[in-house]
Amino acid sequence: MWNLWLPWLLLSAVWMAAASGEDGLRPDFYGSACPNVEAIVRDAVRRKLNQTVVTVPATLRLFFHDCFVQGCDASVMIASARDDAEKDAPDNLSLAGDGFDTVIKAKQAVEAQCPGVVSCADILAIAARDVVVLSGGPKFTVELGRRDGLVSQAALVADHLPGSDFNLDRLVSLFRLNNLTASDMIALSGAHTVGFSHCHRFSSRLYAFNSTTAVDPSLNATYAKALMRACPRNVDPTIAVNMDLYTPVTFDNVYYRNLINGEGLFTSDEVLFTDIRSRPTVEQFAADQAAFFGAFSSAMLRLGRLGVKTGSQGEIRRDCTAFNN
Ligand code: HEM
Ligand SMILES: *[C@@H]1O[C@H](CO)[C@@H](O)[C@H](O)[C@H]1NC(C)=O
Ligand SMILES: *[C@@H]1O[C@H](CO)[C@@H](O)[C@H](O)[C@H]1NC(C)=O
Ligand SMILES: *[C@@H]1O[C@H](CO)[C@@H](O)[C@H](O)[C@H]1NC(C)=O
Ligand SMILES: *[C@@H]1O[C@H](CO)[C@@H](O)[C@H](O)[C@H]1NC(C)=O
Ligand SMILES: CC(=O)N[C@H]1CO[C@H](CO)[C@@H](O)[C@@H]1O
Repeated sequence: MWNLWLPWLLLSAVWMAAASGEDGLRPDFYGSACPNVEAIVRDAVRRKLNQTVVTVPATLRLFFHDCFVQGCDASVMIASARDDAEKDAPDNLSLAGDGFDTVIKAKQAVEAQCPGVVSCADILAIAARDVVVLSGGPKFTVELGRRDGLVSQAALVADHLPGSDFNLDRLVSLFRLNNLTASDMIALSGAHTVGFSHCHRFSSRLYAFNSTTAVDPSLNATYAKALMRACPRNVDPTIAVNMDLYTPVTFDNVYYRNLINGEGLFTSDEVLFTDIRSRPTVEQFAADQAAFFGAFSSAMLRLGRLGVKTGSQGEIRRDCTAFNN
């Protein structure tokens, strides 16, 4: 009996792992409980995008930060009266409010049709995919079935998010801790093809590279001058610049071409080209947008599986910014 059963069990285990995420996530999770959830979220994201283009980068970055801190469980959405939730950590303070607003609006639209069924974590995952598609990026399937987390603490953010001054080794090891490969990291960094950054994130590259050299030699000289004009010393801390100099509101592979030109904004961007270990992947993505889109889609799938709560873990929050109790 065993020799007949065992191969079948192994095969069905392999098949199930392929059909659904390892963590019990699957694309049709709400198939009967809320069959239109993806269309409802997409419409809400579209409406929000029509109000402001910041919807795209803000929502995408919110998803990344949620997943890297305590897993993709919408813990980043929690508002604390004492200002000590995840969203209040210094790293997260600059997360644009439009990302939160996108999820809140989508959740309201979903609740109107399927009350109490769809998690905020899943709505954020769908919305992050939708903003990529709506700005010209790849279409990809989102796995669903996440539950919302019950913990959100600013203190848990420190050390979980990458810094704009990271070198390749620090980037690779932080992403590896999150079950993502070096190529996943290079592909996900391509998210910086949209959005803004505040001057202080990169001003040391313009004014204080090291004790003898002011300007980071890996910066394109023309680009460095333009950045100095936009971000003079002691600039107003609210001033921000586009991260992709040429197509800042389009999700495309221009980010990688910029790196080849010395026009990556952060140390952590430019190092992907200057370090010869990651350079071939940058050159491939710069030359072949379809290769970038494929790598980005599968890396987003793996990002979306981080630390997920499923089954009876966590809860389905009624209001994304507050725990149910
Ligand atoms: C690889 C390491 C990464 C580092 C060091 C990094 C760092 C940063 C920093 C410092 C900013 C500017 C924030 C500000 O000044 O307001 C930023 C913006 C952004 N990041 Fe990253 N990030 C990384 C990876 C990612 C990933 C994986 C994603 C998403 C998949 C992402 C999406 C974004 C987006 C879309 C923005 C623009 C936000 C906006 O305009 O509101 N980043 N990132
Ligand atoms: C929103 O839609 C209206 C009507 O179609 C259009 O005129 C307007 O330019 C759009 N705004 C943005 C920011 O896309
Ligand atoms: C500063 O950086 C420049 C350019 O990479 C290098 O030539 C120089 O040796 C560095 N100086 C110090 C003190 O590290
Ligand atoms: C600097 O950027 C310009 C485009 O602004 C480009 O033509 C030039 O090749 C770049 N220089 C280097 C050294 O990459
Ligand atoms: C990474 O994968 C391992 C093995 O599947 C798992 O135990 C761990 O929880 C994952 N890490 C995260 C952050 O999800
Ligand atoms: C560490 C860090 O980036 N802190 C910033 C968080 O956001 C506020 C407001 O935008 C800045 O003043 C902090 O410097």
